[in-house]
Amino acid sequence: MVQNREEAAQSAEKSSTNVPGTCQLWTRNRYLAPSAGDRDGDGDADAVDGWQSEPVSARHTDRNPPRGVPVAFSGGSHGFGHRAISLGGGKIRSTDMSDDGLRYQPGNVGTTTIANIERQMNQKYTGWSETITGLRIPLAPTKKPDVKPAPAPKPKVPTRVSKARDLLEKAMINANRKGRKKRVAAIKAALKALPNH
Ligand SMILES: [Ca+2]
Repeated sequence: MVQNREEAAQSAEKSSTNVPGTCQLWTRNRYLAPSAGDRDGDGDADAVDGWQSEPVSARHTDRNPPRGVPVAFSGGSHGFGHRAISLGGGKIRSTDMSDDGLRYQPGNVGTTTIANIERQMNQKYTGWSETITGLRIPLAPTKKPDVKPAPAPKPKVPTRVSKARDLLEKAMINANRKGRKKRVAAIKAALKALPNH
């Protein structure tokens, strides 16, 4: 199970540095996803391999990726392509990008746009995917409705009547031991007179 879209987006937002040239590793690590391996046999597990690992049915080519999905590019100076993470609303969190998102800066994670990545890294946008290394990325879990816990049962507080009964019974036992029959009878009558709850 990989991290969901929201977890990946937040992980991307928190990340500020990267080992230069490790866009594919950085991107899949936001999801805790395994490596796609070297699919095209060029000796490198790069962004191109990452994009190839996504099933065609999970790929989208529109330029409005939702928040928390990986985006992919092809090209670049060495043909390794590029991968990054959409934050939604046209924002892309990318490795090797300046903080202002306007220029290539190896080792820095910045927030930019698809167009700026294409311009600054000589890349061509290929699309976004619902999967990472072929694994479906869960949508953010829907917020669970606030279920109020059942109120704890009230501890049984002795009522005034039961307290009175306890006292009278103790007094009756006492009076009985002392042989005070009249008092015992009076207490018995008082007990009888108490309401029954
Ligand atoms: Ca490769």
